[in-house]
Amino acid sequence: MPLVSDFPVEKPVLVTCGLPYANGRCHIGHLRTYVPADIFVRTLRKQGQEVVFVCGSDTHGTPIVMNAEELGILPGELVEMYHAHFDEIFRRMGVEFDYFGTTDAPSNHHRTLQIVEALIEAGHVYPRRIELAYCPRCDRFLPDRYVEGRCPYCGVRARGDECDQGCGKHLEPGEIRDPVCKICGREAEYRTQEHFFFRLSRFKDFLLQYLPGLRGTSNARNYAIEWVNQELRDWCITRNMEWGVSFPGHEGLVVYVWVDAPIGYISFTEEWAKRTGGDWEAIWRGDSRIIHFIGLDIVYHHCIFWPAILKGAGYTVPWAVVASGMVKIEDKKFSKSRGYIVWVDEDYLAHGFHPDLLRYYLASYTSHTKELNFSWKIFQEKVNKELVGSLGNFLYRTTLFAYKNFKEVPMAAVSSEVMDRIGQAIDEFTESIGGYEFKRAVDSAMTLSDFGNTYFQSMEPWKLVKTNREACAGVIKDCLQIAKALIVLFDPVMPGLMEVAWRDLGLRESVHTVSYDEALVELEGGRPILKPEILFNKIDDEKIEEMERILSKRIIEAVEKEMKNKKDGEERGRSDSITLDEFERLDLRIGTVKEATSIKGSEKLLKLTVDLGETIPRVIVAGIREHYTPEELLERQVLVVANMEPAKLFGVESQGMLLATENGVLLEPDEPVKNGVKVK
Ligand code: B3M
Ligand code: ZN
Repeated sequence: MPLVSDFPVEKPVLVTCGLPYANGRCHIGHLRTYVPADIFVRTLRKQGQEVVFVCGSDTHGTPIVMNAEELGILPGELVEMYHAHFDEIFRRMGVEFDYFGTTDAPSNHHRTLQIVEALIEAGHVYPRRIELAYCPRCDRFLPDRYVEGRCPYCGVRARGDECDQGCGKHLEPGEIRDPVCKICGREAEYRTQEHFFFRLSRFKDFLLQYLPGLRGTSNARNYAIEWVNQELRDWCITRNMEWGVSFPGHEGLVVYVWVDAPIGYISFTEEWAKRTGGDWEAIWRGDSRIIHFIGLDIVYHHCIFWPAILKGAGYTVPWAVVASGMVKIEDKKFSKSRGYIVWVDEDYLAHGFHPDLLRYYLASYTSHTKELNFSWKIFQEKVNKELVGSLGNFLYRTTLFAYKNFKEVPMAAVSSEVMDRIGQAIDEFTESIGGYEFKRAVDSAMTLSDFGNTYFQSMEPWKLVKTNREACAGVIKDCLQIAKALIVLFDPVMPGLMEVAWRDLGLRESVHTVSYDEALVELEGGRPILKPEILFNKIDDEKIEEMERILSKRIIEAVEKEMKNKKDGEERGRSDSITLDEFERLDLRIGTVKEATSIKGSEKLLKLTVDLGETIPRVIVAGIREHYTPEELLERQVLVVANMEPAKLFGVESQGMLLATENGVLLEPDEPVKNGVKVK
C-alpha cells in the first residue's frame, strides 16, 4: 500500500530527538532514535523541505547529582564531560544537529522560568502539602533517586521515582513505602512540605481531542489515548534540590527534570535562531510542524505531559511523535548491569567499523516501532551480503567498467525503463520515510541496486564492448544513471560513504545538497569518471569472533559480579554474629497502644493501633491474644520493630512487629517515654 507523504509543506518544520542524559556514555540503544531521526531530516531536505533539527543534553535530575557525588566532582563537571562525549559521538556517527545544546544553559533556565510562570498565571499550578521522605540523619528531604523503598502498587523494591524492577509505574513524590535514604542507608521518615503540582487532570478533554490527530507512529498515539482514558493524575513539578532550574520564589526547590528537559526543545530552537537569524517563534508559537523522535519508554512524557504543558503555557503542540522500539543485544534484553550493551565508541568506532554500516543496520534491520536485535553475526551478514554483495558490487563494477572502457560518461541516452525504475524507487523511498518506515525505504533502494546488478549481468557489457560498443555505451549509461540514483537515495542513510561514491562518479558538489529530482536528471555525457574506490569491504569471521568475545567477556564479568554480591550476602547471612550496621538497620521504637481488637477467625492474633509518634498510628497485628485481652493492652507502651516488611495476616496489613518474649510476654520501658522514641 503506498504511503502518502506529508512533505514538503509550506510550514516551518522542527525535528527533535529525546535528550540523552549527560550521565553515561553513548550506546547502540541511544542510536536507535538518533540515526533514523537524522535519516528523516536528510530525506526531507532532499525533498526540498527546510527543516530545523535540534537536540541536547539532559543535565538535571537526581541520578546526575548522585553520580557526580560518587565521583567527587560537581554535577556541572559531570554533565560537561558527557555533553562533550555525546556531541562527539553524534558528529562521528553523522548525526548532524543544527544545534546541540544543554538544558543547563541560561536560555533554558530562562525559558523554563517563563513557562512555569505562565502556567502559574493561568492557574495550572497549585501548591499542596505532601508527605515526603526525609532523612533525619542527613537532615534533608530525599527527592526521587535519593530514596528507595517499596512500590505502593506492586510491593516490589523500587526507586523513589519509578518502580524499575516491578510494575514499571512512575512514582510521585511521597508514594514510595518504607523509604530508605540512599545517602546513609537509614530508614527515612515522612515529613510534610509544600510542593507544587501541575493540574494535568484539567487537560483531559484537550488531550482526548488532540491525540487522535497526532501524527507519527501509532504506538505512541495509541498508548497515550489509552492512558488518558484511564486516569490523569496531577504531577508534582518541584523537587528539593539545588541542581536544576530554580522554582520561582521558593528557595531550595527546583523544577522537576521532566519539566525543564522538554523545554530544552524550545530553548535549543531559540539558540539555533540566535545563530542563524531563524525564527523560533514561528515554530513554537505559529503554525508549524514539530516532530519528536523518542524511545518508546518516554511516550507518556511526550504525548501527555508535554502537550499539556505547551497548551497551558500558550505554545504550539507537537504535530508528530515518532517512537522507536527497544533494542536487544544478541537477542537478550538490553542491560548495562548484565553486560548486554554495545558502546558506540569502545565497541564499535574504536574497532575501525565505518559509522555508515551501523546506520544502515539500524535503519534496515526491522520496522522502526519493532524491537531491534543487534547481533554481530547479523551485522556481518548484512554488511557482506547487502552492502558488499549488492550495493557495493554494483557501484564498483559499473564505475570501474565505465572508467576502464570509456573514461567518461557515455553520450548515450538513458533508457525509459531504467528511468521508470528509478522514479519508482524514489517514490517508494520518500513515501516510506514520510511514514517513518525506514526499513521499507532502505529496502526499496536495495531493490533498485539488485535490479542494477541483474541488468548489468544479463546485458554482459564485457562482451558487448567488443562486438557493439554503441550498445555497450547505452548499457553503461543506464547503469551509471542507476548508480547516481542509488547514491542519492542512500545518501541520508550512509552520508559518509555516499559522498565518496558521488565524487568517484565525477560529480563535484556535495551529494548532501542534491535533491531527489536530481536523481532523474540524466548524467551529463562526456564527464570524466574517476577510478573508483572500494566502498564496502567484507567483514571476516575473525573480526566478528573478536567482537563476540568482547561482548561475552562483559556478560561473564557481569554475572560474576552478581554472583559475588550474592555470595557476600549469603556469607553475611550464614554467620551467627551480626555487624553493628546490620543491627542498626533494625528500627526499634516505643509506642502506645491506642486500640486493640480481636481478629475474626484467629485465636492468637490481635489487631492493635499503635502510636509511634507519627501522624498516622500504625496498625500492627500481634500474636498475643492468649496472654492479653484487648482491654489490658490499652494505653500500654510497647516495643515495636518499625521497619518490618508489611505482611497481611487474616486480611489485615501489619505495618510493624510487636516484640515479646517467646512465650508471649510483652516488653515495656521502665518508665513512660515519648512515643516514637528509638531503642538502641
Ligand atoms: N533524558 C532520556 C530518556 O528518558 C531523557 C529524555 C528527555 S527528552 C525531553 O530516554
Ligand atoms: Zn511496582
